[in-house]
Amino acid sequence: MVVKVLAVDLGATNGKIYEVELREKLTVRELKRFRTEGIFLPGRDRDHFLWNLPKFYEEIESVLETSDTQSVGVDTWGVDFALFDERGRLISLPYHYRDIRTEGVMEKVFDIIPKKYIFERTGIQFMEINTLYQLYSMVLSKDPFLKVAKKILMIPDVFNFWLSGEVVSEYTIASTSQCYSVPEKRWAFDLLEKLSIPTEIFPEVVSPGTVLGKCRVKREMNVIATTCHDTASAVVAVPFEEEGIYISSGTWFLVGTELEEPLLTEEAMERNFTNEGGYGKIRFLKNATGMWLLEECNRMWKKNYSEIVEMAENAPSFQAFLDPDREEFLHPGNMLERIRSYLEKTGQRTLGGIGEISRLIFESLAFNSKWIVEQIEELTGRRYEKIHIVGGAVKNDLLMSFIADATGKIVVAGPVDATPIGNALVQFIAMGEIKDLDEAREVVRKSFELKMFEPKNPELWSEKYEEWRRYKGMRV
Ligand code: LFR
Repeated sequence: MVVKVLAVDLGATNGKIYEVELREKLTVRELKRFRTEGIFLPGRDRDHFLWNLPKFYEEIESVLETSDTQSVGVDTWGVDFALFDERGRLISLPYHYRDIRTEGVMEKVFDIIPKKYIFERTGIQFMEINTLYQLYSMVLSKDPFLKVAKKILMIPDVFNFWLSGEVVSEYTIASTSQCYSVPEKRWAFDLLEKLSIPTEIFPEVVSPGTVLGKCRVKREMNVIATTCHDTASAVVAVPFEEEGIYISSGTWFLVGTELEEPLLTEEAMERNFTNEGGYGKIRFLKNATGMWLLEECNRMWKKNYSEIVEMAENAPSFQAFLDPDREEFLHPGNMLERIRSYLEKTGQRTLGGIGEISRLIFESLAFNSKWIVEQIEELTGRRYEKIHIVGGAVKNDLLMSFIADATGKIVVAGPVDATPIGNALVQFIAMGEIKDLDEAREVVRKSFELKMFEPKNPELWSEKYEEWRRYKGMRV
């Protein structure tokens, strides 16, 4: 029998729905793509940046109606959530993690709970976008929505609820919240209590691969809680043959490795690494800005991705250096202007053209990747030969070769659709069609062509890296 599943993958820019079929090999067919980007809705004093969740549900529903797969699994970005009342009604459109409501909130939490304690309890990195700070911002502003809330569901849990009726949270997505203790495998209620965040709204947590029940839209289909965090799904599909580094590339670059146990040292905390829950493993990684900067610039340029890459290829190299993780780049806005002002503040030359700016972005992403890879090696005490890159950036040969050059390591690029592939693989394991993670990765190696990039000019890049380091974390 041929087994087919639907993998719904919602990202911060696009939502994509794929049919994934397993025979000897996997075949992936994209059925639908739609824009997801947040929307600004006017409020009394300011615009609020929100997710149009019902619209995404409508898109998913329309595909389910005409599909004949055995099951469906949903993965999305992390940290965001929706609140429900006692009748199971969505209380409001959920906030986008890039909304400004969490600015400065992390420090307020540290006034109450020491940073070290939060890290040891949760294993999670400090980012102001985390669920924990979003919830605390609601406590601080006495948000009435929090008062009427009876349940909190992370974004993929919302779709699992709408599709199956089950009110649960899946482990990998719960781990991104920083409300969950990865080392103890349960919600960190003591942290939440100290911050006056209601604990009774947190649902039961289930493991990835849990069959939730029949799909309400299509009774023949099962709803499976897959690895519901997109990055966790992507990591499942990394075709590792041995321990290695991965970069899951998209709006973010998630640069990490897999560990058996969380690494909770003070050094890991100081360097802001995270221990997110993975499929049977810990995803030890760092969030770095990925294609976000380019995506924001391209809202003005309105060019094709391939055109941009070509222009970058023809632009001169190392004209300036940029730290993609600066706070001023986090929220949506006029990114071209912000980059211009950053270059000015840091005493660098102004770059104007599309090619120049995108080359600056690509080079900086490569330097930043090296910076993180070096730290992973220091923190784990291991050396890695290869870097596996999966996700959208795999289509960008120029960037792949930059990363090989910057890191001096072999880059193995592919598969591009790692997230839906991983999402589907976990469903196949849940159905007993694939034995385990190792076999799943073997299927990936058999099914998709991987591209190798060897470092061509590591000496020059390592010289330039020293220059880039001066700008990393620069206070201006
Ligand atoms: C990637 C991702 C990251 C998460 C960020 C915000 O799409 O899921 O892993 O930290 O989005 O949720």
